[in-house]
Order: sequence, then structure tokens, then C-alpha cells
Amino acid sequence: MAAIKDTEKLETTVRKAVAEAAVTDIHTHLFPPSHEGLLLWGVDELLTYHYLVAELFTMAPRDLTPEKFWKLSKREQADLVWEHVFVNHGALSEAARGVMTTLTKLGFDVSARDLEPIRKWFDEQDVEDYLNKVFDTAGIDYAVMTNDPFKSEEVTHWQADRPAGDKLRTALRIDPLLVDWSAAVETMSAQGYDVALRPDAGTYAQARKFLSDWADRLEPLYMAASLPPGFAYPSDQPAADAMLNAVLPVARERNLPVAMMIGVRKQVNPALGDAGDSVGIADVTAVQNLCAENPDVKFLVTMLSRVNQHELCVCARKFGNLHIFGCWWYCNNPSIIDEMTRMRLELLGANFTANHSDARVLDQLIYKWDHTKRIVADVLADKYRLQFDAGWRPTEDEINRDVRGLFGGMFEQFLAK
Ligand code: FIX
Ligand code: ZN
Repeated sequence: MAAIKDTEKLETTVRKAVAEAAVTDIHTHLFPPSHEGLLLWGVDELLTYHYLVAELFTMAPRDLTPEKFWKLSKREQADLVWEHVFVNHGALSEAARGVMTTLTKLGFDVSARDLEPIRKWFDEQDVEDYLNKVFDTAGIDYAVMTNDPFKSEEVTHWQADRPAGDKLRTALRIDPLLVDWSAAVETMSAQGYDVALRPDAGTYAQARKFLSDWADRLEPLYMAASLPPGFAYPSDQPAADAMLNAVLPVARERNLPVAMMIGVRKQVNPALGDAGDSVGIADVTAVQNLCAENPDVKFLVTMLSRVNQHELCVCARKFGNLHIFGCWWYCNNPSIIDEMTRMRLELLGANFTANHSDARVLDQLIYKWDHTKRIVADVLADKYRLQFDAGWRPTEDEINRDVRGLFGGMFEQFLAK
């Protein structure tokens, strides 16, 4: 294919490449429709997304307490979010705009501000057909779930061998093993593994068997854990011991990457439920040490604090067994996505995964990727123009290749390494 020789064609080619790039969403909280009751979808779930619940309680009258809120029906909760966050306070947050984008792209007139016809439409949808509609609208080839063998409500569906379908892949989520050892021991014991509160070689062998057995059942793309800002490695923390003696050996043996999502201050306001988690500046040297000491293990890392992003990017320049991904959670906002994507391109080239949705509600895939692609297209248009001014002349195929890389291609290459 011929090299592009003018800046106008260059920009249109870049924007077209982003608009048409298939997206692989490498971290979500979606579930198969066959795992009944776990998959969230529809306008009332969109409106009660924990991001919006947090915003509600920054705006609602004092007498609306979380205790009262959680006793209401989902529809009544959604009505309160609609009233206070959208109608009374202007709905300018990213999470609020996301609801609008999703509903507009589904063909609704949100300017009418009438939830009833929208609710009626959703009540008429078949979840399997709707899942395919959402994936097609968002341009997603497949999404990776968060599959937690420590959650009984999930375990029953896997033990019943209920199918995941062809648009969802698995990830083995292992937080308790690293951050709540006593809870992990309780669950592993209940599932028949001979483990003790005071871990010894035998207990870690059983923990490795637990991980391997679940990896056999789920066939995950990676193992994953969310870690607190204080996670340190090496250290005398139980998390470091479990990482060294349970997680890393299984990762090595199965060539199964370890995804670490670092920097969550869990439950700073427990009354808010999932909305109660906050952020803290973490220690990138834990990532650096793990990558340096385990060159035969692959690490996928995203960090929650904006402050950590530059150091994590430099760390990714040092280790071929590290792949950084996403503008996670409190970073998944236009101003920060723009900053992070520019910095990553400048330090890493097109060798990172630009974003993941973290979608908890199926319909969010539509807005999370529409918003991300708008920003990434602007950033790439700038970067390709700078490259052009420096004398390079890319082809359309090369631009399509690099753009796909940012939306899942480089993730798949990293998995195949
Ligand atoms: O640990 C995680 O996977 C986090 O992404 C979630 O716990 C968090 O609630 C979330 O969904 C953020 O977007
Ligand atoms: Zn998540």
C-alpha cells in the first residue's frame, strides 16, 4: 500500500482507523447471560452504576441516607439519581455523560428527559440479542470478564458448566489470596483444599492446586488482583508471601500472565458499597522488582493514581515482560485519558493497551468506548502529524496495524509471547 503523502489524508486515515478498529475489552465485570442474575443491563442499572451512586450522595439532601437508599427498589434508586445528578445538578460528570451517550446511541431522545419509554423498551429486550447489539454498536470483538472463585454466587454457575458464549473470555480473579488470607483459607477449605491459616509449604501447595484447578475450569487469559497502595514486593507482607509461593509458580508453570491493578483504598466509606472505594499513590518499585526477579513471568499492570502513571510508563520501558493497560476507574476521564495516552505514546510508542472499560453494566460498553475513541483519535492525529513533519510517511495498513495494537492487538501479542 502506498505511503501517505499529505497531511489531510493522513488525518482522515488516522481517524477512520480509530473509528473502525475492533476493540478487545481486556477488563470488565460482565457475566454471561447464562449466569443468571449476575449480568447487569438496562437503564436503571446504568443509572445506579456505583460511580453515579457516589455522585448522588455528594448532591442529595442530608435526609437521604445510604441506609434508606439501599432499601429502595432499583427503579426508585434510579429515579433519585436521575432527579439529583441529572435534572437538579446538570449531569456534567463523565459517568452522567456516559448514560446519555449510551441511550442516544441506542436511538433514544435523552433531551426529552423521560425515562418511561426507555424503560418500556428495555423491558421488551432479550438479553442474548441485546448483548450482541451492544457489542456490535461498541465495535468489540470480545470482552474479558472478572471471574472470582472466592465468590459463591459465581462458583455455582461454573460448577454447573453454564456457557460463557463467544463474546466473553475469562480472567481468574484472586484478590483474597493476596489481600485477605483468612477469607481465602476459608473459601479454599470449603472447596476441599487442605490449607491452614498459618501458611506452610503444604498450604501453599494446596493454594497452587486451587489456582490450577480453577485455571483448568475457566481457561483464563490471565490471573488478576486488585492491590492496595501499600503493596510492597519483596516484603514481609502476607501478600508478598502468597505472590511468591502461590501465584508466581502457577503463572510460570502455565505461562499465565499476572494482572495487578494497584492503588485502591478499599471501603473508605463502607455505607456506599462498591462506591465506597478510593485511591492512593502506590509503589511502582513493587512492579519493577516483580518484573526484574521473574523475567519468565508476564505482568499486566494498571495503576489507579494519576500520580503513578509516569513512573509506571518508564518501568514498562525497562521490562519486556510488562504490559501496561487502561486508564483505570478514576483515570477513565477525558482529561486524564488524553494525558496518559500522549505520555504512553511518547515513552512506549504504540505498545500498550489504551484502555479497558471496567464495565459493570453491559450497556456501558457503548459509551466507554465511544468516549475513549474520541480522545485517542485526537491524540493519534497529533502524533502522526508530528511524525509526518519529522519526515516519516506511514501507509494506511501501518496506521491500521498500530491503532488495532492500542485497542487489543498488543495485548494479544503479549499473551502469545
Ligand atoms: O478491582 C476492580 O476490578 C475495580 O475495577 C472495581 O472494583 C471497581 O469497582 C470498578 O468497577 C472500577 O471501575
Ligand atoms: Zn474492575
